[in-house]
Amino acid sequence: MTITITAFERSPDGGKGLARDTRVRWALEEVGQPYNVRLVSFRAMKEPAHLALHPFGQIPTYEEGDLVLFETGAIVFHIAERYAGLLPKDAKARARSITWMFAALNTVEPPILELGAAMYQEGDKPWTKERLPLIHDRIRNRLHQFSVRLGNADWVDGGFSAGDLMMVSVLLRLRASGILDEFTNLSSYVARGEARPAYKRAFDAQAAINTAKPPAG
Ligand code: GTB
Repeated sequence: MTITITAFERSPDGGKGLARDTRVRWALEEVGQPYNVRLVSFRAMKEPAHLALHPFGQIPTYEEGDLVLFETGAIVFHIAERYAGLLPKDAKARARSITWMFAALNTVEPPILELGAAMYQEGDKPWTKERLPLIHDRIRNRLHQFSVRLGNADWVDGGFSAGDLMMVSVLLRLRASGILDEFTNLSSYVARGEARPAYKRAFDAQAAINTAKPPAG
């Protein structure tokens, strides 16, 4: 069945792969499923046709036959359940991998999102200077905790799984801040994720769109 996802017509990150369609592309590449991409502008995202797919007017979305999904975590979870390659067969190991997906999204990512909001949406507010160190500390605390758990392991629970895909995707948003590099095992973990052929294919596919020169005129 044909899979179609949506992505930014032009990502504000200029092709760094930080928009969330990269996570879905990566999952699809890991399980070897071909997919189409429908590019949407910021304006089109808020129009009825896209709102019918995504009630909050965002990307990514996922269409497969008459199934329509939104929310990156739910999409990656669906891909991992439907196609082999991202979740272990053993029921307990599978449950742990899913736990790590949730941990990435619900425990590690929130302070990282706060940092983005403080820097880009509230950067001109008088409180930002005082707020930033507090957010940095919250991020460092989560990274320290995860760093201790990961230790010297390559992946968080045995072989690479959807839990690592999500955790690496969340952590790599931090690279520009320099905080990730304070935790050498975590920066190596992220680098291991980025070195996977499936990640590279996903990254290159989004970069091809986001770094292409706009048509003249
Ligand atoms: N919880 C949802 C999910 O996980 O799918 C969040 C989806 C979401 O935030 N989508 C963003 C979006 O559509 C794109 S990914 N924004 C448009 C809007 O809300 O109007 C977030 C994102 C955007 C840009 C960068 N960047 O430029 O670096 C990074 C991440």
